[in-house]
Amino acid sequence: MADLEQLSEALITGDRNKVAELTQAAVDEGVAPQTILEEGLVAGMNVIGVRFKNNEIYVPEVLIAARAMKSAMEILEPVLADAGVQPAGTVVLGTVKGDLHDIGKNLVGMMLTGGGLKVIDIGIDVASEQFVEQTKESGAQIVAMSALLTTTMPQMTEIVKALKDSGVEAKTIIGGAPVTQSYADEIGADGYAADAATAVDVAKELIGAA
Ligand code: B1M
Repeated sequence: MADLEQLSEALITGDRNKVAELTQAAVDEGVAPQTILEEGLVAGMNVIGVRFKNNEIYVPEVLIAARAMKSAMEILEPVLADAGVQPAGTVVLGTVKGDLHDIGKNLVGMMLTGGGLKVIDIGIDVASEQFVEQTKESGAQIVAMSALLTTTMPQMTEIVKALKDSGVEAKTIIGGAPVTQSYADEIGADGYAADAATAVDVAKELIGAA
């Protein structure tokens, strides 16, 4: 019998091979892909998120767990698509124009994926026009922006404004070391998250999937 608890454990410890093996075994046994995702993988990533928030684990452990999650998703994604399972929502994610830092942004993307959201990562140094275009094209419900420099934070204002001006109805979330809740309030962003795990909670709350 597929052991989803064991799958969660393997994910938490970042055992990529075991995660792939247990995911494949569960698929072969006919366990519903959404059950594998939620009770095995997302459950494991939730534990990672809580431990990361509590400073019980650090960036390397999160990256290792996320890599294990990726190996499972490669198996599960086609099965989910065949079963017609939709993600809880779609997020367009990028680091703002002028800013090349992507480690935090990548962590946010991995945690969002781990939380059952579809992530369209549009990279680093992304101008407001690209955020608008990708959001329109994908129909994403969330636009997530990362900035690590005080000099690039104002780009977030531009993007929030450009999205509003274009009539796109997506909610915006901002984050990154120099970004604060009061800055989010000031520029009219819908949400702020101090870390990658919180970004998942905020995204889900904003689209009513919490
Ligand atoms: Co740069 N850098 N850097 N850097 N760099 C900082 C940010 C800096 C604080 C270092 C310092 O001076 N003490 C400083 C910024 C000062 C400021 O503006 N206040 C700085 C500077 C000045 C620069 C350059 C200008 C240096 C130069 O060339 N003179 C230059 C700028 C280049 C550019 O972007 N145009 C530069 C370049 C670089 C490297 C390329 C060498 C490299 C980036 C490599 C890469 O990302 N691929 C780099 C690095 C590594 C850093 C530090 C050391 C580490 C950043 C990091 O990855 N942290 C950083 C100093 C530091 O933070 N200690 C520094 C780990 C990561 C997990 O954390 O990204 O904060 P972080 O993400 C967190 C949260 O912030 C949050 O979640 C993550 C984890 O939970 N989060 C979000 C992030 N995005 C989010 C989005 C959300 C929600 C949460 O919602 C959408």
